[in-house]
Amino acid sequence: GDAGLQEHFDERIAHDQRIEPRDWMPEGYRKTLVRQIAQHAHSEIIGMQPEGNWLTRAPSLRRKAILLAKVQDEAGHGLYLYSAAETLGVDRAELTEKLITRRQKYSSIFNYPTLTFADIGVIGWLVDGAAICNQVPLCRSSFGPYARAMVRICKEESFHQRQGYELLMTMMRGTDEQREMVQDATNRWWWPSLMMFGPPDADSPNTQQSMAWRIKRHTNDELRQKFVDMSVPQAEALGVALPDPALRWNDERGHYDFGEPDWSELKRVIAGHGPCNEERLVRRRAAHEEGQWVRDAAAAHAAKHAAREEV
Ligand code: FAQ
Repeated sequence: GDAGLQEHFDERIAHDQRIEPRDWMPEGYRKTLVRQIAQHAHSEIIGMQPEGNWLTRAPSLRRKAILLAKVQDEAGHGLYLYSAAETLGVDRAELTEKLITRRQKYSSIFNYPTLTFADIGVIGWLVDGAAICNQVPLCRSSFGPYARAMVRICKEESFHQRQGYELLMTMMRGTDEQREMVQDATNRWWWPSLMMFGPPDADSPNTQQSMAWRIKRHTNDELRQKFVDMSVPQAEALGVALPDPALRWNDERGHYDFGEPDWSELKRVIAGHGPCNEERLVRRRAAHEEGQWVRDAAAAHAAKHAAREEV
């Protein structure tokens, strides 16, 4: 019965064994995974927009080719993640429908505008840096398909981060105006990057259960601290200041102390009232509608093939 199945499931989790799609799992575990993986997939797809905004205005052919490759990687990440979600019995079309009707979320970070080409570098450095911090532990997530998707995604994210950092290094070797652009972009993206890790642990309704199920391996605050510790020396090497007067090394803790992000801003952005929420969803909805003929053609082709095989 269910009690025996639950016991078997708990034992697998306790022994750090992977749960696979055909294994029995508690309904709450399945729901949490669908929620997190779908949000993650939506983030990758919506995340193509802020950077895609600069594809036609990249300053050189080389920068354009790099940016195009990065944005295409993000589409790929979205697709692996939708596939991982589908192993849990949901359908990609249904998840997309929920995204464009605001019934599912995507990361707050993609609701901020990209104002200059320095933003492209800073997104690679800080946003992909935060994504790596958050996602490397997810390679050990208890659900097999999610963990395996994360391995490849993390490798590609590492390349993305390096390209952003290299772009910023180049700008920092340039003119005063370029250095100012990098500093301005850093000022605008630093706090939203810290918010990517989610609300503080005391205010995070899902963390405790997700940790017990080993879907999450660290709490939001643990990962945020790790990101700050990692970013400070990178900012120093680059020669930019991080916009936080409270940032200083704490010898006792062996970590950097840092200021409190504006949690009311995170709540506002998650609730749909960030600077670009409306624009992102309108664009996503339009792309979905404009792609209808492709889906129809693919379905007609598949139906024709299936009919031919029956004969
Ligand atoms: N934005 O109880 P918790 C990328 C929601 S990286 C929006 O702490 P949980 C790469 C949360 O869903 C970005 N919503 O939740 C890239 C929950 O709402 P719900 C994507 C947020 O799940 C780079 C509620 O608040 N990465 O795409 C945010 O335990 C460059 C309470 O929060 C991932 O999705 C937020 N920042 O922890 C692409 C990583 N924070 O669902 C393109 C996987 C929280 O109950 C360009 N996800 N919420 O209605 C995770 O690790 C977790 O889901 C967290 C949140 C840590 C995000």
